[in-house]
Amino acid sequence: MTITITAFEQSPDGGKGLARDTRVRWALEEVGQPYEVRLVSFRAMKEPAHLGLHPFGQIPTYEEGDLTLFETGSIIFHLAEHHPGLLPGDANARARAITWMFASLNTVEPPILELVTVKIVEGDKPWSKERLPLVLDRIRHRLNQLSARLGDADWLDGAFSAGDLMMVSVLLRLRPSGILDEFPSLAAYVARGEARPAYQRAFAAQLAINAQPPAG
Ligand code: GTB
Repeated sequence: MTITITAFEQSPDGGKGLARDTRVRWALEEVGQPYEVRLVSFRAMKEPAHLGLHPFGQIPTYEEGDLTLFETGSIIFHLAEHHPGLLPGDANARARAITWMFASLNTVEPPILELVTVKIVEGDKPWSKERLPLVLDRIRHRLNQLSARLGDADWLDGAFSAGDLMMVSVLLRLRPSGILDEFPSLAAYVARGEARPAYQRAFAAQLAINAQPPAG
């Protein structure tokens, strides 16, 4: 059955792979599932056809036969449940990998998203300069905890899993800020994720659509 995902017609990041279709592409590549991509404009995302797929008018969405999903956590969990490669067979190890998926989305990603909010969405507010250090502190606190848990392991819990795919994807959003470099073990962890052939294929596929044309 054909899998179709949606992605930005032109990602605002110009091909850095930070939009959330990249993590879904990565999961699809890890489990070896071919997929098609329907590109949507910001305007089309808020129109009834897309809202029928995604109630919040966002990308990515996932269509497979009569199944439609939104939310990257749900999409990647679905892929991991139905194809080998992203979740361990042992029941307890599987539950721990799923825990890391939730931890990425519920505990690590929120303060990282606050950085985007304070710098971009609220960047023109008089209080945003005062708020920035608080947001940075919260991120550093989480990264300290995460790097303590990772220690010198390659992945969060044994073999690479959907938990690592999600955590690396979440951490990548920090790359433009430089904060990741303050945590060498996490920077190396992210680099290990990026070095995976499946990530490379996913990154190249989004870059082919989003690369900025050369200036001039
Ligand atoms: N919780 C949802 C999920 O995980 O699927 C969040 C989905 C989401 O935030 N989608 C964003 C979107 O559709 C794109 S990824 N935004 C349009 C809108 O809400 O109107 C977020 C994103 C956007 C841009 C960059 N960038 O330019 O670097 C990075 C990430």
